[in-house]
Amino acid sequence: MSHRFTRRDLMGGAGSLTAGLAIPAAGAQETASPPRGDHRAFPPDFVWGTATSAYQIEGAVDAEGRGRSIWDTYTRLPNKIRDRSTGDRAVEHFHRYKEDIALMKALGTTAYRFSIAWPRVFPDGIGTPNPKGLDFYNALIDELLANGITPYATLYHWDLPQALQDRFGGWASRETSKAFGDYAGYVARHLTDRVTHVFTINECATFVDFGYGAGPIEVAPGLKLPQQALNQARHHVALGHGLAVQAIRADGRAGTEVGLAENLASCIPVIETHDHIRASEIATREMNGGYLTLIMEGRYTDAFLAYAGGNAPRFTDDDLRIIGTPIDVLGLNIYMPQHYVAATDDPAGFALVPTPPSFPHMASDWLRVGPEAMYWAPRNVAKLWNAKKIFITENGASAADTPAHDGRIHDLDRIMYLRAYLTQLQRATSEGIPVRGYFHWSLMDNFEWIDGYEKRFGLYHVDFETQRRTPKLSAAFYRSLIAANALV
Ligand code: GBH
Repeated sequence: MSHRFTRRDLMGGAGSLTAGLAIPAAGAQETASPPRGDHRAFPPDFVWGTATSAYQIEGAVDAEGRGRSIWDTYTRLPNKIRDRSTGDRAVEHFHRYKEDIALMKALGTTAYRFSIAWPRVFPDGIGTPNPKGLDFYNALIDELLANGITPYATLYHWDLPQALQDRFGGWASRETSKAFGDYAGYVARHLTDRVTHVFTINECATFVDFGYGAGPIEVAPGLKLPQQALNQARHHVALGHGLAVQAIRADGRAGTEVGLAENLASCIPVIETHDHIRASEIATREMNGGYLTLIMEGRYTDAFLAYAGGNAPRFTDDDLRIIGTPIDVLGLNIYMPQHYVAATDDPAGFALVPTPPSFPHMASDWLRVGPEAMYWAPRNVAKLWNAKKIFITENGASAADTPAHDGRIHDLDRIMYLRAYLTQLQRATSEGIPVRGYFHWSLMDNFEWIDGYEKRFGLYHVDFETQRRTPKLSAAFYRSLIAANALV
């Protein structure tokens, strides 16, 4: 950036100061290579992308024979969504996908993680597929590839076909696990000629605990099951994941890389000394005992079963074999430090340190700022399970994003968050922790579940009335970072 400060800038000409930072149209020249040392560089083949999910962006909920999902139902219940909105329109990505792919290209990203809406493909969850169900995704994938962007598909980002909820109680029944395996096989047959990376399920920890359990927040379908039924539902999700992995291997193109995307309970050593680091490894394994550890090891930990007692899930050895089917890629959604952990002398070997109320957070109350989660989560899972290929499948932050008088969005807080987290990611890759890529959540502002449109996570600001997309300052930050493949 060759801009020199002038008297006018210093007297408040914010518009001119930031003018050079706007994202130029795709194909425009790079302005400069920022100063950096190689010690801040990422590996040469590191993958930079953005992430979204179907219900949060697509809209077009009645298009081309789509069935209803539990989120269509849930958003219509009184007082569930903070601004009483729905995803009916969302950000009209279903019709604007070409424009949105141009936005990805302008960032310099070469990968995009999106999700497929199960009710578009199987309107009733099972049975006869909708002949038009994959048309949109076929067009999306072709357009991505034509623009040099590699598609990474997620099969389930929470939009369960309502029919499966009505018939079986959703994930409370293993019928849903089986239906998910069938759906995964069908998608694999039709898309893995072009889609090389498939994630089965996004964030079991979120939709099971909050959708089937008792709080602290509630999401669709909003059941409040007792503990045994909750554990059983989580077991069915893990089983569905395993059946899907097997179906993709059986029906997809050989070499398709399969995994899952989980917001594991990240466990951070309270102080980076040997004993607390060891405690954080033990805690990572135990605090994820109901799902990630189960999938990576093919068994429930002794501590998990002892703690669950009479509420433990009922399962067979065959279930465990399916659930533990080895995966190729492990996706981690990392937003915040879940637990700070300290060493103890008791048999558990770790204690969770309570988070003080003054701990800083982003615009979403839950989004505590602890950048070192981006280092410790991959490090601990790589060590515990010898994971060879990790992707950060989501990371990002909500901010106020109020446009200035000239329409620009100076989201300095998001840049602060990103710089801090990506510094920790660079620390991880420079030590050889096998993180292969990073997907920013999100490409653009969208339907933020129970927060409706009131919380913005995009690199692009969306005017929800006009659907106009505008790059925030953080988009320029991300673009510069990708161009340098290093912290800037
Ligand atoms: C992800 O979830 C989702 O995958 C994505 O769809 C979403 O838009 C994005 O992040 C931003 O939220 O009330 O303290 O119990 C993020 C992980 C975990 C965030 C649970 C909300 C509730 C915390 N989520 N959390 S709390």
